[in-house]
Amino acid sequence: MIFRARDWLFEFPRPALVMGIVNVTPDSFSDGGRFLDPAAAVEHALQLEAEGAAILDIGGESTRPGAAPVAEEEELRRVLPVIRQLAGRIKIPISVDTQKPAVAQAALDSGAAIVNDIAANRVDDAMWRLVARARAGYIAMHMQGTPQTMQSHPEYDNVVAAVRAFFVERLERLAGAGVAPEQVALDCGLGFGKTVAHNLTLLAQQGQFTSLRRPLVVGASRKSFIGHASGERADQRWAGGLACACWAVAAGARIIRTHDVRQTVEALRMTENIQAAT
Ligand code: 8Y7
Repeated sequence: MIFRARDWLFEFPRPALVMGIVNVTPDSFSDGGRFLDPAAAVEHALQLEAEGAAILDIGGESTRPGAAPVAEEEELRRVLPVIRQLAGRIKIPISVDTQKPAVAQAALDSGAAIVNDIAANRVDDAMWRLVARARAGYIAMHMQGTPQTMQSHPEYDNVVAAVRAFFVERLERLAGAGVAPEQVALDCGLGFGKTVAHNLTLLAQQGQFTSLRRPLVVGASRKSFIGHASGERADQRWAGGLACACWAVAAGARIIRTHDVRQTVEALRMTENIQAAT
C-alpha cells in the first residue's frame, strides 16, 4: 500500500507515521493561543520534527465543539506565514488542516503537500479538484454534522457501518474528481459527531476499515472522551492518548495525529516491536 502526496511517497508496511499538530489559533481547546505568533508556531513545528514527527498538520481554524468559524482571510493570515517559513526548512511533508478550498490552494502553492479535510462530507467537488491538480495527499475525515452542532445529539444505527459506508462512497467520489486512491488516507473522525461510546467502538473496530486498503488516520490526542476515562484536563491527557494510539496501530491504523509527538513515537515503536514478535 502506497500513500502519495506530491513528491512524497510512503510505502507500507513501514512504522506508523506520527502527524504532529501545529495549531495557529487563539481558541483550540488543548493549546489555544500558545502558537498564534507565527515565529512561535514555526519553532514548535521544528521541535515536533526533531521529536520524530513524519508529517506536520498546520491549522488556523479551531474545530472544537461549538467553535466559531474563522473568515477565510483570517485563516490565510494565520497559516500561510507558518507554511512558507517551514517549507524548504523541514524534511517532512506539511499538511494543512482546513475546510476551505481557497485556503487549501494557497497552502499547496506555499509548499504544503497534504490537505487534511474534516469536512470531507462536502457536496461540491472544488476541494477534490484542486487536490487532484496538485497531486496532493488528502485525508478524508468522517464528521456527523458541523463543529457547531456535531456534539448536540450524535446518533447512528451502527457507527462502524456508517463510517465504513462513508469511506467507500468518498473513495468513489474522489476518484470521480480525479483523486487517485493512492493520494487518500481515511479518518473515522473521533469526537466529530460521536458519543464516548461511538469513539471507543470506532477505536476498537479499526480493523473493520483495513480492507479498504488505504492508510487509516486516528486523532484521539487530548480529546474529551479520554478525559471521560481519566478525569484529566486536556493538557494532561497524554497517557490516555498513548493508549489510544497504541491500540489503534495494533488494530491497523497507520497515521497517528497527536500533540504529544515524542511520547507517541516512543510508544508506537515499542508497540511495533511487540507486534513483530507475535
Ligand atoms: C482531527 C483532525 C481535529 C482528527 C483529522 C483536535 C483537524 C480537534 N481532529 N483531523 N482535526 N483527524 N484528520 O482535537 O481526529 O485536534 S481538530
